[in-house]
Amino acid sequence: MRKKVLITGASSGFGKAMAHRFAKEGWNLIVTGRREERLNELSNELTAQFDVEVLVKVFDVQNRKEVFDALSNDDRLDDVDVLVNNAGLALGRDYFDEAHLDDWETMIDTNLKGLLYVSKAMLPYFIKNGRGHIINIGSTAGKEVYEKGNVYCATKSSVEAISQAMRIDMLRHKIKVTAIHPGAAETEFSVVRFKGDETMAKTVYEGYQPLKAEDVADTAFYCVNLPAHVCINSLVMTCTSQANSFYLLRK
Ligand code: NDP
Ligand code: 8X3
Repeated sequence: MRKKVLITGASSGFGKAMAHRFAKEGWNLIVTGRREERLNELSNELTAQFDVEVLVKVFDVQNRKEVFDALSNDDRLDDVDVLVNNAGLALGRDYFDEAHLDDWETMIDTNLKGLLYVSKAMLPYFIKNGRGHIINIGSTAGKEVYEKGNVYCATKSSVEAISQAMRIDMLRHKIKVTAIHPGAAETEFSVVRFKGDETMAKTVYEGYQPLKAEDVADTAFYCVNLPAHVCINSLVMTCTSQANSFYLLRK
């Protein structure tokens, strides 16, 4: 039987690359995000290219009701094998005292509360099946806190903590939990962080070869294809020019 993955934040970056990677390997998909048009385009592209089924679900992970309305009691989700909690963002890069409360709230509501809502909505399916795998996308920003990273770093540090907590509490249900912590990767991430300032976003990736979205997709795919008795609990990945949040070699 074909395997099935639900990916949040599939309209761009890592999530979109994961959708391609899993589809290429014959997995059926549920792709989610807020931008319906992009998700429909992705769905059309994948179904035309690969022999797979793609279900689009549009919701904002910040909105608890939308999440549970979209994901609860849907028999098309009964056989989901893997959930990838990928939807997330940074907003602003400001000193703590100068940062905007609205940016903080959006990051907390998306990166942390959104991940909790989606996980909680999907767990009944996994628990009923007595198996499942949750991949949570954290960041090197959660490993070493950097200047002006404050709340973004805090949300990603929380992703690691929550992943560890899930791993422990899900042991009895035989559900795997893996946190993947990528370093700098060129996606729409920095354009979003700098609120549409593409010039500023480009400077983040100048002078070195950052990770590509496909690198993260390959890693997620590797983690979910390990034998049933093996689970990667936490994984940090960076491009070769980056050692951690602080050490990045630019030409
Ligand atoms: P992108 O901006 O390219 O993609 C982000 C995705 O998240 C989009 O598909 C977006 O969809 C979705 N998303 C954002 N907010 C919401 C929301 N409220 N509800 C539903 N979906 C939402 O960034 P990346 O692919 O780079 O980022 C993916 C994840 O990886 C994030 O969690 C990010 O923090 C993390 N990360 C990124 C790194 C990088 O350097 N790029 C490094 C380490 C971690 P839509 O707008 O359609 O809702
Ligand atoms: C994204 C990587 O270094 O911009 O999580 O925080 S970084």
